[in-house]
Amino acid sequence: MTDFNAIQETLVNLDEARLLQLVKDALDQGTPAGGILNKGLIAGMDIVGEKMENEDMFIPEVLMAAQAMGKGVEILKPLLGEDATSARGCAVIGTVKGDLHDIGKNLVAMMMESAGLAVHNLGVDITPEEFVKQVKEKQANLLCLSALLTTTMPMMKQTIDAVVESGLRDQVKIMVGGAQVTQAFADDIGADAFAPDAGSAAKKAKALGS
Ligand code: B1M
Repeated sequence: MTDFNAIQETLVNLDEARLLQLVKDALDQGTPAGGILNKGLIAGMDIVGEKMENEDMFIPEVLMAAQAMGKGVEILKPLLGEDATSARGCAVIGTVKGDLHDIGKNLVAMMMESAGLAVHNLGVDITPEEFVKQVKEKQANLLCLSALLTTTMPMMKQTIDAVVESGLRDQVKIMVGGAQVTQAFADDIGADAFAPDAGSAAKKAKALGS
């Protein structure tokens, strides 16, 4: 049986080599990739978050944990998604201006790709103007905004306002998400959808984007 605690602890202890080995071992034992992601890597990153909050871990260490987690996700990636069929819509995704968190956003992008959407991942710290430009250029029918900080969540509203001002709002559905984002917040700022995690984001994207 897979010891998810060991995966969490190894991530928190920043032992990347051992972490990647434990992820591979878990797969070899037949543990589903989704379980390794949620009960191992994401649960471990939550502990990192708590330690960061309590000042038991600092930014360079958190970055190392984030990098190790990213490598773990790369191993799981081919096994996480649903089968891609035909393109089921075109999505532009990015983390809003002022926010540099990208692990969750990348997971969402990956799951959406696996669900058959064409995904343009713009990266982090994206201005409202750039989102509008990319939606126009890519003729996207879905705009996905991620924010992890309470201080950058208002930038989601500013981005939606910019889409409205550009005249593109009728052509594009907007989904928002990120650790502090809630359905109530999404409703408040005029988003079409909110998803709490990458799996449900991909399902909602499929429904909205096709
Ligand atoms: Co940051 N950070 N961080 N950080 N960091 C948090 C978010 C924090 C909760 C930690 C804490 O204090 N407990 C806290 C925010 C508090 C708040 O605003 N209420 C925080 C802070 C304060 C900060 C800084 C301000 C710290 C400082 O400098 N003093 C700073 C800000 C930098 C900036 O962005 N301008 C900062 C910096 C960093 C690092 C650069 C060191 C690093 C990011 C590295 C990277 O992303 N490449 C980092 C990290 C790693 C974290 C924690 C520990 C982990 C985030 C993560 O990757 N989680 C985080 C604590 C935590 O969340 N537990 C924290 C794993 C990931 C899979 O989950 O991103 O939630 P998540 O994504 C989920 C869902 O939210 C959802 O699906 C994903 C997968 O299921 N989702 C969507 C995400 N986007 C979605 C979009 C959707 C739908 C669903 O639709 C479009």
